[in-house]
Amino acid sequence: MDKYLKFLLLFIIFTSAFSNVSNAQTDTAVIATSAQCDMCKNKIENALRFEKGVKLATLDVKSKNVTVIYNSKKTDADKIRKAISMLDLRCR
Ligand SMILES: [Cu+2]
Repeated sequence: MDKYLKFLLLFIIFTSAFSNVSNAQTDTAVIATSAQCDMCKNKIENALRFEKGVKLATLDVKSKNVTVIYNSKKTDADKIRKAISMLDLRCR
């Protein structure tokens, strides 16, 4: 699991570094959430997968932060934050 997270983080860093050179529209936002478990993580990541302009969303349950790579011409951090706040994150 740790290896997977490290790989994912590296992937995000390389992807955003590369796309910042080749495509100035790509931006990265780290947004704090109230996620408490893997269910919340899946819910947020899946919802963001269908959010307009979002390219990649990865939530770290430990820090509760979701790292979102998005097209800044199609959306912005406030819209993404709002989309997350609309989700029902009650854990059962
Ligand atoms: Cu949860």
